[in-house]
Amino acid sequence: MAKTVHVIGAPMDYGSDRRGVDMGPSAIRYADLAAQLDAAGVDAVDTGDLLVPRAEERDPDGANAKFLDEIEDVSLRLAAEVADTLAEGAFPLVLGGDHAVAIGSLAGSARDAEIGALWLDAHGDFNTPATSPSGNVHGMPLAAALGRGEFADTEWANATGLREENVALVGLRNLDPSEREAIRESEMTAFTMSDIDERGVTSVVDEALDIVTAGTDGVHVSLDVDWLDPDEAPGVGTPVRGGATYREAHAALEAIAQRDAEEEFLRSLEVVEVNPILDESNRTADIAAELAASALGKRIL
Ligand code: 5AB
Ligand code: MN
Ligand code: MN
Ligand code: MN
Repeated sequence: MAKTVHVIGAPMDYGSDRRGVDMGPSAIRYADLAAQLDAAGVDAVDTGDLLVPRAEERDPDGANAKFLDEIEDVSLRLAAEVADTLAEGAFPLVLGGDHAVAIGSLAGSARDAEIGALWLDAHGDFNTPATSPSGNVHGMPLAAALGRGEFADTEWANATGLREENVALVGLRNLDPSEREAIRESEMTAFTMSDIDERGVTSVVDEALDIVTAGTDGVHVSLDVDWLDPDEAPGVGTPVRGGATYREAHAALEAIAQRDAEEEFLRSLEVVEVNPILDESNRTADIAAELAASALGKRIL
C-alpha cells in the first residue's frame, strides 16, 4: 500500500544567525517537491506551514540559547502535528527551517514509540547552552532531545522515546571542542566523513541503520543539507567543505529506502537548513526535494 505523506512546513529561523532559512519550505515546494514525491509513488498531502512569528518581532533573550521561548512554542505545535500525523497512520515529512525544528519533530515522533534517529549532518548538533559558542539552538537539537545539560529541565524539548544508543550521526566534519568530548562520551554512534572515505557511504549508512533500528519501533531521519558538500548545496548558513557528493547523498537515501522496503522502519523524515537566499538558482532546495523522494522510494529504474 502506498504511504500517505503529510508535508509539514516549519519556516522557523530562530535557531540560526542567518535569516532566509525560514524560506526553506517555500523553496523546497518551488523545487517541485510534489512531483518528486509523486515519482516516489507516495500519496502526498501538503498540510501547509506552521505559523512562525518573524524573528524581528521578537526578543532573542538569552545569549546562551537565543529565542528559546519562541522555539518552545513552535516545537510544541510541531510535535503535536507530527504525533497527530502518525496517529492517523500517515508519514510526517517536515520541511525546515533551521535544525532547531528537529526538537519538535523528534518529540512528536518519539511521543508514543521507542525510536532511533539517523542524523545526516556536517555538525554534531550536540551543544548545550553552556557549551555553545554561538547561542544558536540549531547547534543543540540532539542535546535538547536527549535532555543533556540544561535541557534536563526543559521537558518540552525532550524526546521521551529516544535513547542515545539508538542515535547515529553520519558525515561529521565540524565539531566544537566540548561538543566533541560530549559526543565521544555519549552512547551515540558517530561516523565522520573519514569513515565515508574509507568504507563508502552505503556501508556506513547500513551500519548506522543497524544502530537506529535495534530494538526500536521506527526511525526518524534528520537530513541537514549542509551534510552535502557546499559545491553541491551552497544554500546553507553554516557550510563546511568536504561533504557528501551529489551521488553519495542519493546513494545514502536510496539505501535507506531500499532497506525500508523490507524492514519498514522509516517513521518520520525532515529536511532542514535550506536557505534560498544564500543559494544559486535554488540548487539546494532541488537536492532537498530529490533526496526526500529518494528516501521515500524513488528509483531510477
Ligand atoms: B547545524 C556550531 N557548532 O553550535 C554552533 O547547521 C554550528 O544545524 C552549528 O548543524 C551548526 O553554533 C548547526 C558552530
Ligand atoms: Mn522571548
Ligand atoms: Mn549542519
Ligand atoms: Mn544540523
